Amino acid sequence: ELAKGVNGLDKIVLRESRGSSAEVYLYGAHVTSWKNDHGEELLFVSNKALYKPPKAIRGGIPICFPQFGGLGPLEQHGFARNRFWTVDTDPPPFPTPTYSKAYVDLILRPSEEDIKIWPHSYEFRLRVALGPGGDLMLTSRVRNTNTDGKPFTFTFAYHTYFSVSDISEVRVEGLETLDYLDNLKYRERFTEQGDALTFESEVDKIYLSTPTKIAILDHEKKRTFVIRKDGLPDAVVWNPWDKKAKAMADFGDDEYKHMLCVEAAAIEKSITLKPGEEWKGRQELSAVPSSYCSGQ
Ligand code: TA6
Repeated sequence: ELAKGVNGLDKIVLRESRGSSAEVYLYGAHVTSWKNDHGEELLFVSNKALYKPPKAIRGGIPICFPQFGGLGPLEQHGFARNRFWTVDTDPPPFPTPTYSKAYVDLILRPSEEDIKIWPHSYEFRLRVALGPGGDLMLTSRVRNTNTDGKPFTFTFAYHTYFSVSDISEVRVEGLETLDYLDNLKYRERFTEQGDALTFESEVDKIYLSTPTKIAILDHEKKRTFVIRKDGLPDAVVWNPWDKKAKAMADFGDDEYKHMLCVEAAAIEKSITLKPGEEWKGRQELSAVPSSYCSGQ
């Protein structure tokens, strides 16, 4: 249902019959909460998040569109996360069944201002849905509605902040041996070593051509987050660590210990749509109990 969130910003609360829930702000179509049926919060949102346009909310699942990162003419991560979206009460039929009544469709079309900075017409529809088992599904559909015959090209990411007990006891499985671009080294290309990722310093890597499924294991909570994605070949792994954490006004100095961004993305190969064409990018998040012993 529609509710008032922080600073009076409108948000939609989704509840699933077994007790799981999610919240998405119309500002940025920004998911800021995903709770399991025990009411545990699974996403990280900074205690210092501003909830004050035009700044993006720090945490949850920022939508990076039409530009991931800072390499390009637009502001960092584009502008979709800095805009007010609206509820789409009559969306076109959904390509894949959602198996859920707990969902909302949001839509973003460019304003006159937006067209000045990115001269294209589009319809960006985001469906946020809670599945029967408490899974959180985000499906983005971007359609080129240019009437001048012009195609457009974009990059995209679901910039998901997962809540973890202790970053030094987290492992990520599924990205071993893959090539990545290291954002800390001018996006130079490297190859990942052969076993699960662990974390002891700042990391900012764009893994390329990644598998559909990526797992994030939280040792203390004996819990594994699973990302299943479609249409999103890349995955960004980011933790600012202590120095960068201190440099962010909307991020607590110690909060880096309790979060990890693993972002389903389309970056290396940008997406080009001709007028009338539509792109779909989906991620499904689940949180399952895991018996994971560190060091193995
Ligand atoms: O996804 C990683 C990244 O591109 C990092 O380089 C860092 O800038 C992070 O996004 C956060 O960006 P933001 O604009 O939300 O502060």
